[in-house]
Amino acid sequence: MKRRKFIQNTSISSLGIMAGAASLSCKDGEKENQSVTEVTPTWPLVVATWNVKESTQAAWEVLNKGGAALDAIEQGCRVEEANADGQSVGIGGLPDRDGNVTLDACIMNKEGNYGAVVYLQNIKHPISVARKVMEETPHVILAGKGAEQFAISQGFIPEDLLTEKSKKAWEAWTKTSEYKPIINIENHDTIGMLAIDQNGDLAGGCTTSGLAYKMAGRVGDSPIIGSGLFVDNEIGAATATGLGEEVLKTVGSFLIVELMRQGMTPQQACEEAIGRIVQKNENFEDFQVGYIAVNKKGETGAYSIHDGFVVTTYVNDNNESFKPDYFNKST
Ligand code: SD4
Repeated sequence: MKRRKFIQNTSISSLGIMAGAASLSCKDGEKENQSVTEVTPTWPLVVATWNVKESTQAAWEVLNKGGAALDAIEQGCRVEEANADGQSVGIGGLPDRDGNVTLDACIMNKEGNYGAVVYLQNIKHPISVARKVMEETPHVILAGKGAEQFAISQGFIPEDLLTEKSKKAWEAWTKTSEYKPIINIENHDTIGMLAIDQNGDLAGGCTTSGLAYKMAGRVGDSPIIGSGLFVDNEIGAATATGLGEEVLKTVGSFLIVELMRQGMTPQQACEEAIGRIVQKNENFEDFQVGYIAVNKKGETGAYSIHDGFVVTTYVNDNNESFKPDYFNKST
């Protein structure tokens, strides 16, 4: 039954028909649900999860000057990491259940190199530390205290990342201490970002404070290669947002790139990856996962389980956020 429903939904959205989308309201300049594959393929371009126009703007400025996709990714992600109002990335991120802000991030370049930090504390720009891991160490992932010490050795300044706003939210949460991922939590800005530069080369990055009030030590999909992010300069790239446990179990971003290698468009590949999650979970109504993807031609795709996912693209001098198509049309 679920499989059948998934196939129906897939074929509808692959044709670019936006069933049921017209009545949905959008905020802050977001467009109604639309198929991303309708955008004429071109590059340079940057595509990111959620409504993060300032981040895509920063990335675009690098690309527009002829800069490398990798630099664009780092600069774009840093914008949201530094935004103290955003509560799911960098400074101001919501803490774990013990009140500690712990950050995950990773970055991949056109050579297929990868660097990541997991469970990093007190450093505002995990994406830049991840890049340093990739470029300055013989390793690909540094965790916790070691990652923090490495960051400090590279000149990063430690600071308290728990803002008053996030501290108050955490204190309110401790009254019930009920752990429940919230679909499309407000002000989402966990960033997965993919870019193609003027040379046609790809890079990607992903940065987050992870799920609010997670268990101490929990690591999500965002810093894990193949799950939160995967880039193959021959084929394309993909990145994820939402409930990391489900993305990890299906190795979603790698799956999408491999499906594109086999001939799927980015849109079809994102839909198939969401389908794998939905098929395995009776309770898919309780959580959100969203993917974005781009192929070597500059075609993009995006799909999520539920309505409410937002994608930002900057291409052809046009920076816009919109709601992509989604699986669960039953509500
Ligand atoms: C995680 N995938 O840690 C991240 C959270 C996220 O939008 O993307 N939220 O599971």
